[in-house]
Amino acid sequence: MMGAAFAAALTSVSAASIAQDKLNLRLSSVNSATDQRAVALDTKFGPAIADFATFEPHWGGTLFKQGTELEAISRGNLEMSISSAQELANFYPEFSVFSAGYLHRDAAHQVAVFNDPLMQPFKDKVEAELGVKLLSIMYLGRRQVNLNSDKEIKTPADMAGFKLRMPPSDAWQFLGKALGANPVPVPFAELYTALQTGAVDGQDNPLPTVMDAKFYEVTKQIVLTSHLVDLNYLTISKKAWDSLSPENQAKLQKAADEACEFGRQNQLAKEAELVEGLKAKGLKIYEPDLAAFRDTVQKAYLGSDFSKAWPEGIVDKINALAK
Ligand code: KDO
Repeated sequence: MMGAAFAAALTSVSAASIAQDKLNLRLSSVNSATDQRAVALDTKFGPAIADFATFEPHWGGTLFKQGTELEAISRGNLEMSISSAQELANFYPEFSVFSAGYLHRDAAHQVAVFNDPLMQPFKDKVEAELGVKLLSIMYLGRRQVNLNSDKEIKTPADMAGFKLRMPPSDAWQFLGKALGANPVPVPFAELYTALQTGAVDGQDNPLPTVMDAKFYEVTKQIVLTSHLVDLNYLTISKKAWDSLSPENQAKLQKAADEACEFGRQNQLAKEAELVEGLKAKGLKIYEPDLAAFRDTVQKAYLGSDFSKAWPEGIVDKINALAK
């Protein structure tokens, strides 16, 4: 007859060992906990994988600074991130095609491109060389120009001289230049202060970010350029992924895709209501000469060194996937 104490110890050991067996997935990202991407992962992804993994998000860049997450995953210090094509372009210039202004048409086009066979060589390379798996695609939104000046902007020529904050990587700086401005690298975490102090004349982000990060408090106008239908990749370390059974890999993939779709629909809904929402916060909203912006930005990319790194014919393949 096993003593009760011994039986209890056995149970606690086995419970502890099961607990230890649960994969711990730390995710670091600079967006807030109220951003739709965070809400989707917290409410949908975490619970859906809870029986075999613990989702441990660190929002607001509290664990790793913006742009250092991929390196952290590669070194085994982080398991997940919400990364950008622009950050991946730091490692592999060919990723800049997915960050090119006026290329992706809308959220559905982003999903079609991410799931198309054209994407496989890109995914394979990041897995093989960086140890990072591009799990699913997130809709960040249509990036708009957001300025703390009253000057009316119609064409890229009107942007001349503006210190436009862009995220730190080269592909982002290039986009700022293509828009006609002087791009200034500022990490997302320092952007509100940079706008408030006038260190920069403006920034670009989707309307939900302008609301969520309260940039409307320190800016005066939105210019509806929609110059980049922007995306993020939900990533996971290859090591963490490979530690899962095929059954749990399938569960995690399904949870990721469903969470990203949930976030996409919510972000689209937010975008639809935020022209009025930001007007109510006192921002002026202007419609620029979209043809002028589109032609200037597309020409800049096609004539850039970035485009030399793009696989032959990929722009045509991406365009063909737009509905
Ligand atoms: C930004 O720094 O402007 C940016 O929009 C870049 C995106 O790739 C992404 O990092 C985003 O910030 C953060 O998720 C905060 O929304």
